[in-house]
Amino acid sequence: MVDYQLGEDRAAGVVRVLADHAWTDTGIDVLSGEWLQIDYLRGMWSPWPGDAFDAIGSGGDPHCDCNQMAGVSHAALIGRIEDGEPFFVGDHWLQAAGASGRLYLGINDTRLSDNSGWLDVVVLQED
Ligand SMILES: [Ca+2]
Repeated sequence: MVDYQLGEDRAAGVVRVLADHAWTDTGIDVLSGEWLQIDYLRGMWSPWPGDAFDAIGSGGDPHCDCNQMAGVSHAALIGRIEDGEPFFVGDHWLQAAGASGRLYLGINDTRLSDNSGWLDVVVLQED
């Protein structure tokens, strides 16, 4: 777990991502080219009853049709800007945003009805 020195303003960047939602609206708008950092903070989620994972997900067959994003660990934390292609976030993502718009975060799972739990993540935008 990363030890953040979060000020009051940055604490507002903590987003709870729900396992039983395809996408959680972070309420954060990004600009193309702006540096964006997304880090796993705490929490566990379950893509099926009986197991729980963090932002890295469960592994398994990355090409399972149960994955929203092919080639990526099942139940991993993934992101999307507006309605663009999803990208793998995992427990740490630092990159210039490839598009402008609203940032959404979600679980790499297409079968949401048996999911539970949540992850808290920190989203930092660099000016
Ligand atoms: Ca599931």
